[in-house]
Parts: sequence; C-alpha cells; structure tokens
Amino acid sequence: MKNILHISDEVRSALEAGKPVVALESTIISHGMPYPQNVETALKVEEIIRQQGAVPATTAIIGGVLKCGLTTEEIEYLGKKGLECTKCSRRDFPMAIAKKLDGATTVAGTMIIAHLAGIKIFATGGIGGVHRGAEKNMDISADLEELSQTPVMVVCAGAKAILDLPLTREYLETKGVPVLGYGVDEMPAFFTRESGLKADYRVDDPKEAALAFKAQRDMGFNTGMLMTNPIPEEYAMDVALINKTIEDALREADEKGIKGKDITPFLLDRIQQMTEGKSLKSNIELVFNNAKVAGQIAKQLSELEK
Ligand code: PSU
Ligand code: MN
Repeated sequence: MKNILHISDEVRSALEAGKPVVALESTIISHGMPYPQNVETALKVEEIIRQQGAVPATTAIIGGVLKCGLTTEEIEYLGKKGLECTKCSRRDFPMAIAKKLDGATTVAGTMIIAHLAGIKIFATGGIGGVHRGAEKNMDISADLEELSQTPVMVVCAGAKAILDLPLTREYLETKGVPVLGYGVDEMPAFFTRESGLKADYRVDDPKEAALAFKAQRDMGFNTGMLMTNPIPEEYAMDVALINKTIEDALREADEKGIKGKDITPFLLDRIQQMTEGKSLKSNIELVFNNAKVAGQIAKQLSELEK
C-alpha cells in the first residue's frame, strides 16, 4: 500500500493531528464540467473547505499512484486532460495502477481512497444511482454499492433526475445506507430542492450530522452515509425546464446508443449545453454549498473524536 497510496504532507499531518479533513473527487473535474470552469471550481472548493477550518484532500490516480491531496498543478493537469483521464470506479483501480494510468476518481473511487487514508467526510455534487430503465439495462452506479461497504459520509445535493430517483432511494434503503436531509425533510434532486422522496431523517446542524456518523461507526457498521444538502434556493433551477432538458438529453443518448460509464458524462455535458450554462452555474454553486457543510461536519466530528 505504501507505494501505491500517496498522501500529501498537508493531509497526512492533519490526519495525524486529528484535524478535520474533507475528501473531494476528481471525476467532477475531468468528466463533470468543462475546462476552465472545472479547475476554477475545484480550487475554490478547496478554499471554501479551508475557510471552515478543515483541510481539503482532492483524490485522483496519477501515473498509477493513488493520490490523496493534489497540488494546484495536478488539479490543472486533470482539468485540462478532461475525458482523456480514465474514469475510475472500484473495478478500474487494478488496471489503472498496473498500467500507470491517469485516473479521475468517481464517488466510489474517492470513497475508496478516502477510507484508505483515514478520511471520513467527503463532499461532491451528485452521486451516481440507478439509471432509468435499470430493470432492463442493469445500469446501477458502483457508487451505491460503495456506499453500502465503505464507511465514509458523502455530502451531496442528492442525485440528478437523469436517474430513476425512487429506485435509487430504494436501493440505498436495501443496502442499509442512511439518507439524511440536511435541514430538509426531502431528499433533494440536485438542480432542484424537491424530489418528492422523503429523506430517512432530517439533520439540523453539523453536530447532529457528526453524531449520526459517529454512532454508525460505534455500531461497527461499515456502511457509508449519504448527507443530502439541497441546492440554495437562489440557484435552484426551474423544475419544468430542467425536466424537459433531461428528457431531451436522455432521448439523444438513447438514439446515439451511449451506454455504461459514458452515459453520465454525456448527459452532464448535454444538459450544460442545452441550458446554455445555467445548469453549470447551479452545479458549481451547489458544490460550493456542499463543501461548506462538509467542512463544518468534519470539524464537529474531529471535536467529538478528541
Ligand atoms: N453526477 C453528477 N456529476 C458528476 C457525476 C455524477 O451530477 O460529476 C460523476 C461522479 O463522479 C459519480 C459518477 O461518481 O459520475 C457516476 O458515474 P456512473 O453513473 O458511471 O457510476
Ligand atoms: Mn453505470
């Protein structure tokens, strides 16, 4: 493990001192947003986490080495390389390491690196889930399986309506993953605050979130936890507009026969183009908001663990 996992000096010292650390993913940089907004967002997210008194740990695979804590140059490199980076979920790690690839880590991949490093809180935009038509195409993101077996709290804005949200919700329930609403009763749907689906429980502040995570660890459960934090009202999208855009993008993907790991990046890109950047703005703002909340939760958790 020593040679394949590289933890930056800053992240390592923070972890050793019991200081709060927040993991961040890199697929959102390479596959989730266009350059240069992807790099600007990634760097700003790190800054927001620092403002909360926590240390950011962006993760990726660079030249086959698992990295926990990237330099600005490395973030810039991944952002420029974009889709040329291998999108790495659990199944991609062995070959990414063996072939010394540059890999961007998905939610699942980031949870793996975070857990190896000893990081418990992770902030992102949205998670992968059960795709529409899963009863036929079996497309269920490895993110859900990872949440069922890796003890990391993922702070996100829910899942995008490109997915089958009710089935995503059911899958998490079956796997024993708590879906918590941060200040809300409903699980949010990424671009919008409402999904029509109830969260398991509402959490009202960072301390309560940290207590829930600690209790899960004290139980000896190895499950992850999903903290769904709704997009701030002022950046939420119009429900009718976003739903129509998603329907159009899904139809296009179907016509073009796009499948597997390419479907999520394709849909994200098309939605950004179709809304002429409006959805990108919302996407960026919700990630900032998640980073802030994750930083606060990490801080509370490190207090509880003292
Ligand atoms: N959803 C988003 N933005 C993203 C992703 C999902 O709104 O950037 C990325 C995340 O990295 C997530 C991955 O883990 O896509 C899920 O891909 P798949 O559905 O192929 O598992
Ligand atoms: Mn998939």
